Amino acid sequence: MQDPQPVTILPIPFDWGASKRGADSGAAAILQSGLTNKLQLLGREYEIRSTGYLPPPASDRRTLDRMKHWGRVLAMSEAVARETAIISGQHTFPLALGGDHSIAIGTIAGITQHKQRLGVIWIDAHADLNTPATSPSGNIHGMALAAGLGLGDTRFTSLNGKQPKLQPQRVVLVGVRELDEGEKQIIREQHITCFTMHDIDRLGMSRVMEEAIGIASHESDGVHVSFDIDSVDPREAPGTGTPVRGGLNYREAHLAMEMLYNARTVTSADFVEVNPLLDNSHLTAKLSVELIASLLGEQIL
Ligand code: B3U
Ligand code: MN
Ligand code: MN
Repeated sequence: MQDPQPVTILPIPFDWGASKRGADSGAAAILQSGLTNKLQLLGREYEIRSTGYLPPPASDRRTLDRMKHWGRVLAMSEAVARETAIISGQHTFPLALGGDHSIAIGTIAGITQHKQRLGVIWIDAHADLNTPATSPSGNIHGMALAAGLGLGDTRFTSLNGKQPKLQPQRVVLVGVRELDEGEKQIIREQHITCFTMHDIDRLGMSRVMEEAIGIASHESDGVHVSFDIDSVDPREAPGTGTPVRGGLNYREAHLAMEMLYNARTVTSADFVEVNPLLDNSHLTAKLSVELIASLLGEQIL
């Protein structure tokens, strides 16, 4: 394999998994904030690919209170899964740019076509472990990780065939500070490792990431990092649909990315929930570029 591995950027302009509009411009904002220039400076070859998914026709009325806009989310997920499966088969590094977090349903479905023992590090203020039965909002971005674990509606859990796609012992949550009751139950029942902000306060980010990397990569054939920008404190990352106070500070977020790079175990990533409509200064998109750079090897010295 070529070193450093080439990156395939997959912009996914989609926001029907969330209640607020605007995350569909997140990928464009990240690209406009200098991502490809950064990749060049890091000596990374890159390619930008399209999923081929087209904006949904206004006539798509497939929606339910418990699973809002499921028709659109499903059409997008199928396109994303198809394209990510192709990219991971070509041995380049898939970098999916959301979009809201529902895009991860497709990336995980695509990547696990090749990697059946994929570890996942889900960095997020939320756990995204709701199902249509437990979700208080009906928003599918809050169900994305559950779908990977085979929980929820079969149209989503069985994308690309098999389910479940992930094994709970290789799934780690980091940065969590807002959970619904049904999600707490799933975390307990499935024995999912969850490092909350409380754990980060007590143990420090360094120890948390060491453990997270160990758990996600144990007997795995790769590690997928799904980074929701709302994991970072809203003071640092204001441009996101569901900000929650008390998040990762700037250095904690970078340290996590730097440690992931140093461990050389990450094989794919999502960066999601950047909403430029909520951030005139583009601080959030710029931060995303910096964090992606740290994940791909930018170092202070
Ligand atoms: N857990 C809540 C809130 C939420 C999840 N993800 C985001 N917000 N961004 C839900 O709607 O499932
Ligand atoms: Mn999320
Ligand atoms: Mn979130």
